[in-house]
Amino acid sequence: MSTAPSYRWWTRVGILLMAGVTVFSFVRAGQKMWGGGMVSRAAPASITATNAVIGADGIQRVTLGFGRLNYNPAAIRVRRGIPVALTADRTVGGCFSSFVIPELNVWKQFSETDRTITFTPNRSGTFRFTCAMGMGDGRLIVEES
Ligand SMILES: [Cu+2]
Repeated sequence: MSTAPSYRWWTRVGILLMAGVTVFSFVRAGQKMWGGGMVSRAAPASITATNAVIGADGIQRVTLGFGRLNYNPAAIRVRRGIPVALTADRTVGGCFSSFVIPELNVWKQFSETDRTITFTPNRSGTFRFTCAMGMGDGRLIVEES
């Protein structure tokens, strides 16, 4: 009964912080060992790419979901130089709501009300997309128009 409540509270905060740092270190180490993808290491060649659909407004649209510990579809094919509107459906949650394509400078935090990122890929090639922590293993395949 001698321990003050505030002391116990700070002890808990300290333990949580240490646990958090430990988990984070393991995640980073895992990413280095496995070459980036923490969750899925499916070979890109084995993934069937989903084509974005170009609308009458000239925007190519695709819906992104989540399943089997990865974004779904895990590979999306778009045309270079045409705006892409990528919408996350309701299966995309948690940290997977923070969506990044680092090589194309794309970053989006999907929220309840804002679930679409629009960008124009200006380089052709295959670019990895993940959550901001590097989880998931998606590919954006940008082809010449
Ligand atoms: Cu994550």
